[in-house]
Amino acid sequence: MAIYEKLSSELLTVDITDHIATVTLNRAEKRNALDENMVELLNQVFGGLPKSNARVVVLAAAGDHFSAGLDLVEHYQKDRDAAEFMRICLAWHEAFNKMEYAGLPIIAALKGAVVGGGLELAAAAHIRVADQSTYFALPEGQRGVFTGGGATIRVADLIGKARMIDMMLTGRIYKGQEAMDIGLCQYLVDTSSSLDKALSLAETIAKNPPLSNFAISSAISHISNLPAIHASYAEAFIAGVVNTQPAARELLAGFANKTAARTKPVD
Ligand code: 1HE
Repeated sequence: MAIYEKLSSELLTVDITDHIATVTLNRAEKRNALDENMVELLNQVFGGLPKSNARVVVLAAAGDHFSAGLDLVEHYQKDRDAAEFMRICLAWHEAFNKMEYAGLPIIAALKGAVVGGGLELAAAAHIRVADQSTYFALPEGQRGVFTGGGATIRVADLIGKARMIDMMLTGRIYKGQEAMDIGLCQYLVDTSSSLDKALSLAETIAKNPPLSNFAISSAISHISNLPAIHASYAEAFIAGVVNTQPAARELLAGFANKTAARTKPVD
């Protein structure tokens, strides 16, 4: 049985075709709210995929909404104490850190609600693609809760702390071009679906040498946490390894002998 078939489940399906893994949140009837089970499945899938033949991942969702965040009903019904919820948050961090740091590029195909923990999940991907239905919110203030899945790190990094604080205090919703302009997403599609765009980006990325993709999708996250003196050393070290790989020599030969595409806008 292929590794991705073992990772696939009813709630979180995994398919790998042509080195592109599509991971789909499949809890549309609950707006893909993240309960304990779903977070454990994310942990298993993103722990397992780097060992598969996938070169890039598209994170998609069934239904009209990407994710409504923390399963508020489960949280209410379990009536957790502080230590229990801290353990829940650590499980989210384990899963989302695997996404950000494992070296497998992840593109989130967003639609509808990308809310609370749903935005934390999207922020753990490397590229976010929105469509016209996509909206982003952090309604934690209105629900009487606080972010616990890394938003204070990743969402603040994307949009800055002042905007994040405003979103959490006031429930402000961002969508469309405004969401793009402040950095919540890197692509906004007009008529096509975010999934089609994400898959087309995945095709492009899958053609890069895997070592380059590995470095790009893990080293930048690691390096951005380092003081500049250590960051510049780490960057030099990684470039030493990546820029001398055999695959780079082939691509550089293409540039030197003028068969490779030039880097300029297409008319
Ligand atoms: C849920 C959840 C959920 C829906 N937990 N069950 N997140 C929020 O504050 C967002 C809460 N959800 C909503 O505001 C709305 O559901 C939506 C705008 C996303 C979609 O609205 P709608 O009208 O399409 O659906 P609905 O009727 O509200 O929900 C359909 C079902 O999904 C319903 O269950 P049912 O059994 O009654 O059919 C809802 O209960 C269920 N559902 N969202 C549980 N979030 C680590 S800390 C992170 C902190 C946070 O994430 S705070 C933000 C939480």
